[in-house]
Amino acid sequence: MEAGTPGGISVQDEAVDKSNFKKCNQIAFYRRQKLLRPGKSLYRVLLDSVTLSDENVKFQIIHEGNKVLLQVEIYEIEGNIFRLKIDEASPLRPRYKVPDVLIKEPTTQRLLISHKEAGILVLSSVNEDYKLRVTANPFQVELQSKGETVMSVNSNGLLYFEHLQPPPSDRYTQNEEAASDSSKEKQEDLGLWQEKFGSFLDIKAHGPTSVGMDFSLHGYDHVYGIPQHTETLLLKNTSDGDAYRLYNLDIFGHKIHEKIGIYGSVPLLLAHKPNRTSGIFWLNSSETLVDISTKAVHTPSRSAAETAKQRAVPLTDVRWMSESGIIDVFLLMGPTAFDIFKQFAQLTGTQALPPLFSLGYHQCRWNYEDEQDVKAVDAGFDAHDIPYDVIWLDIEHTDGKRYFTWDKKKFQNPRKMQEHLRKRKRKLVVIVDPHIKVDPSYILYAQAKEKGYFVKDRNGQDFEGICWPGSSCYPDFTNPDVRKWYADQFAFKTYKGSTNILFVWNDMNEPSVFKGAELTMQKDAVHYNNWEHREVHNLYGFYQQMATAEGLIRRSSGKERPFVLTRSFFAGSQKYGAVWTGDNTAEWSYLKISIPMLLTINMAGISFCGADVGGFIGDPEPELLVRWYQAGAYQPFFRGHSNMESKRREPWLFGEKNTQIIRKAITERYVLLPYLYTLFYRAHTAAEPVMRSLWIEFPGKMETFDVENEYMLGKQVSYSLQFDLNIFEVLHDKKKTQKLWEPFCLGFVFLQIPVFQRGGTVIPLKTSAGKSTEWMIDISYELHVALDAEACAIDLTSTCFLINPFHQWQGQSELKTVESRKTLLSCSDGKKKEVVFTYDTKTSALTLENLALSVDADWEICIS
Ligand code: NBV
Repeated sequence: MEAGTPGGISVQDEAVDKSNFKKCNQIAFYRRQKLLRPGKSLYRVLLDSVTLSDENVKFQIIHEGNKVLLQVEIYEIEGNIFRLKIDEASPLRPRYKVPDVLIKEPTTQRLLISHKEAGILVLSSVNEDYKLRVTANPFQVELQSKGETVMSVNSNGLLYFEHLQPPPSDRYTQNEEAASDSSKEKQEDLGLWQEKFGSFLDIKAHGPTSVGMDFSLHGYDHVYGIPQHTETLLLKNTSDGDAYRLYNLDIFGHKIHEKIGIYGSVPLLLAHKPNRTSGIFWLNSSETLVDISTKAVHTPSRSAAETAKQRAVPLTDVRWMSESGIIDVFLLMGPTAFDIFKQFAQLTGTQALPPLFSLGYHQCRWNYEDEQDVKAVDAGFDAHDIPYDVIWLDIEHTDGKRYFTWDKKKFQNPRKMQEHLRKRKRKLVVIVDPHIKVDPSYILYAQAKEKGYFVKDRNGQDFEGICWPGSSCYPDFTNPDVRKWYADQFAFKTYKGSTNILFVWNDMNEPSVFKGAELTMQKDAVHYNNWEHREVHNLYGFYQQMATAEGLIRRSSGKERPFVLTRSFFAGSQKYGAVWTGDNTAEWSYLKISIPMLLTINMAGISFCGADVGGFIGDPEPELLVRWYQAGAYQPFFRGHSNMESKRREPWLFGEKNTQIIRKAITERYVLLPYLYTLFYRAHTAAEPVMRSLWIEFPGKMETFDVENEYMLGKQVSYSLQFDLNIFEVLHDKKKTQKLWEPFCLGFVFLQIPVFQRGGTVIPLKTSAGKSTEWMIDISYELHVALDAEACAIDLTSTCFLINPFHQWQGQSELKTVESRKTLLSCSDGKKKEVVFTYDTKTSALTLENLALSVDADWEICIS
């Protein structure tokens, strides 16, 4: 069978077809929810039902129309978080509640009822900083912080909850066939019990189950988050078009500036204004749509001088709609962006600390053909003096797309090949997709079949879909036993030909199902505990990566950190490794959009992310490739990758001048690794994103709120993607912006990457790069000290610390150089020491060399 054309279908051509994917108005639950317009909510609180416990406050609300009762639970969670849960008071059967995403049951604090009369219930936090004002009729909740209303819930009356009902055949004596034509038509239109899309029919065994609610964010007109879309950093108003969709899909050749969901979803939205950041985490793994509308509301001015005038205050309304499950929403009260990151991490975990090698450069292609090809590419990096750490193998390395196996002709001795790479201090990553070829002689298939580990169709048979190997089944990763079995497949004994330098890449795990509705699994497929696929769809990739990471941890008896890259993700995926933005295109616009996309993923807790350098689809012109390397070198996950139909793209294939610029970019990345690794340590321990939009670092500067071509790497370094030399401006601490051009331009290509160090900071670097991270253990460190305008001395420990990537210092590393500006320096490490220095009057840089300070001993440098 020809690669890329399983079963003779050209998947690549087919997938570009937009009609394969739904527009919002083709989604039945969205149409149903949109019938409810903003207005007075029909829900009313039954004040007599209010109960208070140490854990929460509970009460019931009734729908005035259908009289259905909902149970509301409000929790205060340690660290300025409120949780609102709404479920049916007595559902026909339990509704799906997302498991495994919260790292533990959150620690609650007792709320106090400070007022309960005249249709108002006021709940206060223990420290009285926060108040929840619950209005009974209509049901609304207002969240205040020290008297300031920050958020309100259901203030537009869009709380929507479809209660479970018996199927029509039980409710009426006549069956569906006997229903009148017009009622059949109506039913189909609302998609209550079944929904058509093209030739696909989704049978809804449990009928309509959708939920929704609105939130008003007071004083906010800048909202961010809810990846993954090919959209701007600032979320846009959706009043005139499609809502942002969170539904993990494999859209090959996806366009940019679209609101359709691709590959991964994190239902976390952030809102920012100069003095406050807030967050909404909507914990629901079914298909979700988010409508956003920002407006100015006029409120009477509080100032006496302006009593007659009205103040225009911004307000952003956010409406969440999900196909099923319950309403389980966390209101993150900040008040700073960094508090939001901590609050989200407290719920879903922090970024796993990556093994150091995985922060180096990765060389990938669909496909590196065989052992010779791998060795030649590996040697090419040395021949051209370009550092790199990992070479990747795509689906063609397997025996007929049977993952965990090798194509015997092309990879006759995979262990030997890995030993070759190991000697050269490099690693291998191989692809492991979730689909399993239907082939009784394939051990993985036979075992999973026998154990009943595959997702089922609605008739109880193993769900079969087409993917790379042809007919395939899909392990049900939502089942903990399946995850354990899958993790066991990575044991060295089981995974023949694997060694401990082999790491893993999970692709196609939305899951991608060729010829399936929207190229994914049917929603009426059935998982563990009888949950329909519609409930768990956005969790499928999350669970595969979880099982894979577990497998890599277990194969080393818990001693080594795993590296697993996944295409599909959900809230909490940061605990299991890295993600990338999927099949981008080799065009300038995709390079540009990669920055807001990665910033958004970072804001949603997943720091370890990147975009395919060069663009996966097509062939980049050399300038684009070079500029993409320069961008990728300053992004958390740095991998060059290309499609099988693209021309070869190893960094040395574009002429000496371009090779030189790429070499420089990759070398800079390696020199920066001590800083980058330290940032990952901060992400792991303190939930600080590695890559940050400017507004996160400059929360009071409104001019930064929509900047998406410039960002901070940690606190200390800023990167700027500039296309037009004439408008090359960077944010400057004192003046607003500063124009720079010459040093970055060499003909049509920037030689220097426009990267800046923030005044008043210190960054740790290596003095030079090596062939790979492992070659760099003995290379000394240097510190770059940048004083700000006021500083005459700087406390290194307050802005810089260095994290040892090895458990123990293995090498002879020492701190060699301190580069400082505009200062005199004396140095002591116990005894006072003479220090040789040079001073460059042009750049005002003072350089102290050969300090021979040990990095694992205490020392002090005094700059005066
Ligand atoms: O496994 C082949 C590719 C892979 O190279 C790419 O990175 C993934 O995003 N994979 C998609 C499947 C083929 C898409 C046409």
